[in-house]
Amino acid sequence: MNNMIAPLIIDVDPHAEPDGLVRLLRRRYDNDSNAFLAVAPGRVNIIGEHTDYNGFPVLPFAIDREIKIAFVPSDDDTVELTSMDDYGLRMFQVREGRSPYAQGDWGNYVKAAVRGFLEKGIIDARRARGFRGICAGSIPVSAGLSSSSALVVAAGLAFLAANGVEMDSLDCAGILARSERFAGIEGGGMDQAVSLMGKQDMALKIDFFPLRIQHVPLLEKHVFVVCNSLVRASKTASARMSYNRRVVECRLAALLLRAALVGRTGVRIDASRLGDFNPEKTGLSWEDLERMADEVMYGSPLPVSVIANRVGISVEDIVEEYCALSDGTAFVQPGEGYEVWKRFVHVVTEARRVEETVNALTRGDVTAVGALMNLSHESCRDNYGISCDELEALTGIALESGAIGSRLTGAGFGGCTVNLVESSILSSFIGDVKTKYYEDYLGVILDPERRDDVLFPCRASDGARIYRYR
Ligand code: NG1
Repeated sequence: MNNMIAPLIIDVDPHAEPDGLVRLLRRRYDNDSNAFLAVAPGRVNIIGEHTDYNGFPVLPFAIDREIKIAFVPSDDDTVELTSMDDYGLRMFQVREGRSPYAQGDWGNYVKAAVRGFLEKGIIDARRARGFRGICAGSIPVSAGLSSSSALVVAAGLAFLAANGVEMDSLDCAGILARSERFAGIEGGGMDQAVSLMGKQDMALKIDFFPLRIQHVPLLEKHVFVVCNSLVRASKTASARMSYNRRVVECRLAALLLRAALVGRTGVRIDASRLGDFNPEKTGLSWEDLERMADEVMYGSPLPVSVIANRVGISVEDIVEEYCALSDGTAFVQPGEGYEVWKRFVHVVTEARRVEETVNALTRGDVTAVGALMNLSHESCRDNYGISCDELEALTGIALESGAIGSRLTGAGFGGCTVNLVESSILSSFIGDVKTKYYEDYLGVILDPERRDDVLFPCRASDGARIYRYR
């Protein structure tokens, strides 16, 4: 996997009918040669929620829904992109485009991609070329299916191609993951990696620090069905806070654990994430670490003053080092303190469930995969606090309707569930969920045209690529 190159450029047969977006681009820009189409898929995560930024693995696959950007390289450093989904036009100069648009603006994902390559010195701002184009998407937005990362990846690949630059896909995924934080969420690297490196019919076990990919075959005769709760998991200020709070809580849990380890065993390790406390490094089993965590996190939620006391560092230093966000601000302590213990329990048990799910998928053990998904959902709800009434109703109805496993997918706080369903009952499953959740519980009649955006089986698909039309 390490020698995959981004962008993957595929030359389209000049006699083949171009994609509709490319035809539109050619009409707009009066262009009849050298047009490109960047395609980046969204993803569904089977299991491994909120483990990525903790340095533990995830198990998503790229889905057959994507963001497309049809573009031509600019003669100068202008990036100009018009959304065909009614989000308007965004235009900026690469050299001057570092200050963001308003929080939540879609143009920030385009700027984030550009900024990532400039800051890493992959593309030199003084000589950079931009691109002009149009974009459209088929990934439901604010649904936990990574439409934002797909936009970052598509824009990033367009920028690389406009500048004739190729690079290792793993490095590219790392850069885009870091740069997406510019849009306000302290996310991990799952979404960009799977959008870039997805593979048809395969899930990806992704490990972090350093980024590594392992293909895992999906189950025969079964499908993963996505059901949208229709609660928008949008990246509003409060959703960003809820996500970032959990990132900070995990950093603090790691800090407490490191201090406990030194105090108890004298072992001093370089560990800033929960995933760093593996038995090889610490010399302790996970059970021992859990006992140690239970003691040092006693009384959780904990105010930062108590944490400071337990680890022997000043409150100011903790705030500066552990509560810092990528935009330069510091996370403001919640009134009740930080919920370190429950977050720790979720992250370490979820990491184990990912490993067990990989094994269960490999041996084709459908029942075990479903049971692990259900346990993951319970932990997301009880320990990580990222479920909501609608997601509870939807997972309950899915299980009643024959799903073998059902859980929220993505950041949570709304968005979609992922459901493991035997292919032979797919249509009755979809019919039952449509009636029981959408009609009876939510009281909405799904427009038949829209139904496929709300309730749909997904195929594991290839990752991002660029088509060249000469
Ligand atoms: P979504 O659901 O796309 O907001 C977010 C993070 C992931 C991961 C999941 C939770 C971003 C771009 N994505 O995904 O890295 O942490 O939450 O597992 O921040």
